[in-house]
Amino acid sequence: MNISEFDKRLQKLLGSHEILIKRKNEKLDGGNGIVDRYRYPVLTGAHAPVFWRYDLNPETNPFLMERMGINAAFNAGAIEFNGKILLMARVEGADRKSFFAVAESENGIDGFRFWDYPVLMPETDDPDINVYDMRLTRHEDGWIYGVFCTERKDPNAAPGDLSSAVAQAGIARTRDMVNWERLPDLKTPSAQQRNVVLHPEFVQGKYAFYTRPQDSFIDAGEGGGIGFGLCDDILRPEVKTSVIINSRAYHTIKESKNGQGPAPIKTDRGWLHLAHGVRGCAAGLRYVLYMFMTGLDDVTKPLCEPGGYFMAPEGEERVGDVSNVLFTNGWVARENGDVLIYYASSDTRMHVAVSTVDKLVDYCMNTPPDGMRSHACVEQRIGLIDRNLKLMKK
Ligand code: M1P
Repeated sequence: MNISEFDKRLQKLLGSHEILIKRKNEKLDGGNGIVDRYRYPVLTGAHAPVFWRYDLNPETNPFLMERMGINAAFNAGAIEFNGKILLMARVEGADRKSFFAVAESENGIDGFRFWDYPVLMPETDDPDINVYDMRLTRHEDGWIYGVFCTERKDPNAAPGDLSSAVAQAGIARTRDMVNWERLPDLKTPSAQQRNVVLHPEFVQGKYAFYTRPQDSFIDAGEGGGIGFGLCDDILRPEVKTSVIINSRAYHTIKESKNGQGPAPIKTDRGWLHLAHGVRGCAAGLRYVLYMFMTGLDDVTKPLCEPGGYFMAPEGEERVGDVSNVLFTNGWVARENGDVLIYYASSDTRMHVAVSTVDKLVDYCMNTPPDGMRSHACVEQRIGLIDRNLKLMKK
């Protein structure tokens, strides 16, 4: 390739990247009244800067090849920081390693642009093989914490088993979203932990974590659902005991497993929680999003939980590296009452859905709980039909 061809190709790459970043998003019609979805994903692997992927020097890369591809950008934590919306994305290289990188937008709906450098997360003495799914918590102690999954090869894996892994919770903190101090990994009695989240306030004067005790890397086993436990010292973090605050249940959307999404939002009616539920079917695992609320006086006390999901994979969301998955670990409650829900589809890309605190509280408090049996669910629906037909005949 001569220099002018190289330049032409480079300008084309830079130009189409810029068009992608500057594409305006559009609210979609026909939502369920709980959230409004948007037409375009807010972040994808293609949003990664060209200079993360290509060697731009014609002498060392005469064919202008993509030397270090990016496979996907998904499962992002979220925070409002200095008036901007920041997503802490799980970026996955073509080499399958995930890492964290911040993308910034003025309005949280479009225009997300990655900062020039990804996060070089400090390691502990036992280096992580893979890190992913950071939940960001602005804690009342003044720090911003990132709690994420750290994965290492299972030391007890049988010879030749190159898949078994141990997942635990890594913890880091920052004040500026740039410089991260790594703390020791969270100790819990569980063999595996994913979906661990730091609660934003002290509880009984202690740090408090949502956990997801699990027996093996994929299966929950005896793990009963979303746990909650206290931690005396964040510099030597340990949750010795936890209680299950939101259980898995037979023949529900969270039969196989569930997990806390981002840190809950405090409202005057209680803590609003966003979570994912997983069930198995012939096509594999299906991940959907659901909500529940817990008490202001006691964050472990269940207040209400609508039956079923409020968001499930739709259209192109259904397909990706791990199809039929919606997953969330980031949302932002804005001062005007809006809630920006960031969710990933099929382990491939990030989307936004918009609601308000009032709508989400109404949804949680006034939607019937899961009837748990077909007969009871039909009774619930007949009640609704009766009330509606009376109204419509007036
Ligand atoms: O592939 C779907 C999701 O699987 C895991 O979630 P969970 O621990 O609840 O099964 C995580 O690896 C998550 O990153 C992924 O999106």
